[in-house]
Amino acid sequence: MKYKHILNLSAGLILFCSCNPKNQSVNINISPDAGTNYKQGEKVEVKLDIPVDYKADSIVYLLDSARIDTKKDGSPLSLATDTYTLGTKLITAKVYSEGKEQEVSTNINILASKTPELMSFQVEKIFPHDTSSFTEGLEYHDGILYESDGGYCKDGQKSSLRKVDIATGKVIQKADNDCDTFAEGITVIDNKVIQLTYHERVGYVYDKNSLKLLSKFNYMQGEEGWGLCNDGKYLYTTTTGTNQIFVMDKDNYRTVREIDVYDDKGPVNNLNELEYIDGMLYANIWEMDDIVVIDPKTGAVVQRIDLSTLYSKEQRQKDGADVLNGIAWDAVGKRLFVTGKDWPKLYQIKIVKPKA
Ligand SMILES: [Ca+2]
Repeated sequence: MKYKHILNLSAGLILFCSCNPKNQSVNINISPDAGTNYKQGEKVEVKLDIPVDYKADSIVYLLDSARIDTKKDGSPLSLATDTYTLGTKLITAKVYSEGKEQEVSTNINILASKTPELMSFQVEKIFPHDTSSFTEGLEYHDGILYESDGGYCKDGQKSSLRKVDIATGKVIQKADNDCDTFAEGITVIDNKVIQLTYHERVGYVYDKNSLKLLSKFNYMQGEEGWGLCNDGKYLYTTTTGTNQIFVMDKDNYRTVREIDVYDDKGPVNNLNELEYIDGMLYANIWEMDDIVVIDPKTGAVVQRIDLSTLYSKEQRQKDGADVLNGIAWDAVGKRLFVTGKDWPKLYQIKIVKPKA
């Protein structure tokens, strides 16, 4: 019986080899097509189109680099995407036959499951803001507004980290950056203020009370330093007009993970100044009057706030440079502040549903 089985197997091999000589791969197609969009929660059916005369011994499926399933044949593989983070996922099938491996792959985009809720705002209070401050970072702690002002000396400006009296808009304390440094996002954590720079790839660490420079560090997240905030444990940073948010260790500034930000239509790019509020990330969209609210667990934009009537474009002076850029949250008083680059006002606003 055993002998017969071996004979049958040999016959099968001979038959197989006559169609597909060893070391020659066959044409295997995988679907869905590369770049197909799915909303988070939708089922994805992965299918292999294998020539009828090709006998696969096993097929191993990987999602990015993690093995997710093994099959004995090319029957469809169903993926539940409920728990997937958003963004591009690589699907690979490793097809094994007679000890040989052949690999085919495709990629899909997981988008947010819902359209972001469109929100409006109400102005609760208006404060003066220094029109010479090209706001690149903004936070509020213990009654003080912390602001990062970006600019190069060669352009007649100078970067600085400021403590500002919110009532008057006056600078209480200031630490100037080097002339050839363009200051970007800031965040206050562990009695320190951390400040990023635009192209210089250097982060500054200041003592929160004295604004004395404690140390500098190099960071590699993205091409340019843009926004920065923290949740008490991790730092979050944006870069160079992308939809990426890097989550960084607060002590060694290494990347812990990346968040790819999407709504239900596609990637949401140009994420700029950041603020962490009640478990969500708030981000200015560069050159737009919108703030998006992002779920950091998935990267989904859950709300979009239209601030276009706050400080209208007709009132602005600087040909598009003076954009909305600055979100600060008073966690104790539950007050939300927004401003922009060189804006004359800082606004305390409340996010509300738009009037019907
Ligand atoms: Ca901020």
